[in-house]
Amino acid sequence: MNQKLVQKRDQHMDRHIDQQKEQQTKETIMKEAILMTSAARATDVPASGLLEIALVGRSNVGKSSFINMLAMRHALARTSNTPGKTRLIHFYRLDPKEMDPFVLIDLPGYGYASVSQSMRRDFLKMIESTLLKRPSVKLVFLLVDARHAPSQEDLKVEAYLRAYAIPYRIIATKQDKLKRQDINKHLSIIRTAFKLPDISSELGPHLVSAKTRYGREHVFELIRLASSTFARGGRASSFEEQKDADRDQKERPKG
Ligand SMILES: Nc1nc2c(ncn2[C@@H]2O[C@H](COP(=O)(O)OP(=O)(O)OP(=O)(O)O)[C@@H](O)[C@H]2O)c(=O)[nH]1
Ligand SMILES: [Mg+2]
Repeated sequence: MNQKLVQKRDQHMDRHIDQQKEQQTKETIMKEAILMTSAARATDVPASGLLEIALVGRSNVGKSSFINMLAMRHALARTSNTPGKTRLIHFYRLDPKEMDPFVLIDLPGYGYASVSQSMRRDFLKMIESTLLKRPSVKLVFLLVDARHAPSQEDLKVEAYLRAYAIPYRIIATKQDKLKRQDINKHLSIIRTAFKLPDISSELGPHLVSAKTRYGREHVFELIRLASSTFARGGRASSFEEQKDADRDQKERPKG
């Protein structure tokens, strides 16, 4: 690799490491984290009145672990090595210090190989109807495994979110399983698959690890942004809005 490229890559990695160091020094403290309720259908549960964020992604991608990581609890959300376990929709209320409380909705994972075709369709339908019939969901975190290219189902869900202008952010999980020198390559595969506009876009991909808590503070930053918009009666920016914002940012004259 030529000298300039090496330098650029190292600078990028230094930023990642700085982010990690910073996170170790000032972690968001969780005052309270509870399982509010579980339900077969999201419409069975009344709107919480709080900012609601839905988590979607393949089975085993790490949705439940992600909740535990944010909550700083080991077993608030049930994790498992048997994919496809989470069948109900779980609602968690997180109440961090110096931040408005919010609700995380853990939706059943899709794409597990041994699940029948019709069940796979049911899962996707459940996710779609949840997002459409529950307007109190103001933001979606679409989780993908940082090591792999997004699946057909991931792309389907994302196309759906775009089509209905539902604001979403892509979260790339299991960062700890990537080699340092491979991180940029993997992020770029994900960005290209989803046709995300820019490396620095708020849409993501945002890298996290439930194991090391890498990226935890960054996720809280995303939630804070959504929370302040929510407090003003709005919701986070959708794909098109964020694309425009990214473009404006780029075109704005420097200095
Ligand atoms: N090394 C590592 N393992 C992780 C991470 N996140 C999740 N895992 C592991 O991946 C497996 C699946 O994690 P879950 O959190 O249960 O995944 P899920 O998306 O909730 O799965 P379903 O409930 O089946 O949809 C578990 O064995 C976790 O320990 C991570 O950041 N790093
Ligand atoms: Mg789960």
